[in-house]
Amino acid sequence: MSPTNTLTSAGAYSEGAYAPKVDQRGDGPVTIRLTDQERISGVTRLETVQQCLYHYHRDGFVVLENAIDDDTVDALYKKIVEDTGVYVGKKFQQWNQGEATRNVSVVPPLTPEWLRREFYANVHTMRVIENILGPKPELRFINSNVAMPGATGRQAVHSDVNHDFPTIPFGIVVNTYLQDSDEQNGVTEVWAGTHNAYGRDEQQSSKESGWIKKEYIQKQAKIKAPLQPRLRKGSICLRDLRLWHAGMPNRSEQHRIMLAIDYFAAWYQCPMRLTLPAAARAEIENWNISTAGVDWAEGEVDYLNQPFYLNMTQDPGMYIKQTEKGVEDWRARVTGVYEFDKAIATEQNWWTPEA
Ligand SMILES: O=C(O)CCC(=O)C(=O)O
Ligand SMILES: [Fe+2]
Repeated sequence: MSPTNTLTSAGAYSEGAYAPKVDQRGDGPVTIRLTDQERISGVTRLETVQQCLYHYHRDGFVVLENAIDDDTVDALYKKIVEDTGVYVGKKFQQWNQGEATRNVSVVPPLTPEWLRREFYANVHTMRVIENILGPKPELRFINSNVAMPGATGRQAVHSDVNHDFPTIPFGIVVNTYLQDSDEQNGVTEVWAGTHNAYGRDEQQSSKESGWIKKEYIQKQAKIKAPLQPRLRKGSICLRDLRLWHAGMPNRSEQHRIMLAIDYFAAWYQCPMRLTLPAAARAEIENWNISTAGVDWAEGEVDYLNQPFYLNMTQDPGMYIKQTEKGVEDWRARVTGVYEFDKAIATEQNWWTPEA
């Protein structure tokens, strides 16, 4: 359908290009606000899709605002705060980059009543994702990052993938913020444009981690300095898995929670798997996503007692799994030596502005 016929008020033509008029702010990263009509109808305007794609490909990151109603967000926030209190007393705890960051991975409630499409396969989000990754993107990871109050440390600037990853988009993490967020409560530091700026071997400080070399951090900041965006509650951030970013200290009194939901392109054949309750299967199969990466469990999923497990590579043998004796990665499997991840970020791992 040509915009000439139907949507002339939503944009303008310029030299054969169509420039949509969309409510957006910020610049790298950009926040795009859906209209109430889009949220209520569940139909994303093509103008909105165009702008999301444009900024996503440029920055490796884009924010969608007003895609979920506030009450739905508040309810999940409250539930995950309660669950965090339970989780931190458990056997398996995943502190991301050491306890000083107070950044902990708490699996959201994987029960039929909490597995709501608005969060896990939001129609607006999926409309954008399927235009980046291709049809039927694969859901393969559901977690959250809870930045607890009282952090003294920040994370190293890193990319979540450190294998020999493709140079084209293959995976996206969907980070939905469950409260208003900014510097004060530790919104993630984002390095727009780093998703395809440097080669993997060139940027990484070692093959075994996605931490970025200081020299590259300093160099890139001159091109585009990192920033901590100000995000409204319910904002959905789409982040290329290759993008540099870092968890920051939460200096507020409340938990800062962001969901972390991973989608992969079907062609990538990611081997990571996720277990969801069979009781939610009929509903989830209706979400117009691929569930090729989902195992269906009879009965309840004991989501607060799962060892942390991750494999964003293409190789089934490269998974990492938390155990009581340390992290089980491919090296531990070969050598039998299990170690806990003790790496702590120092100023060698983040940007120091030069005078
Ligand atoms: O919680 C955050 O803001 C980011 C956490 C993160 O990037 C990580 O743990 O890999
Ligand atoms: Fe990360």
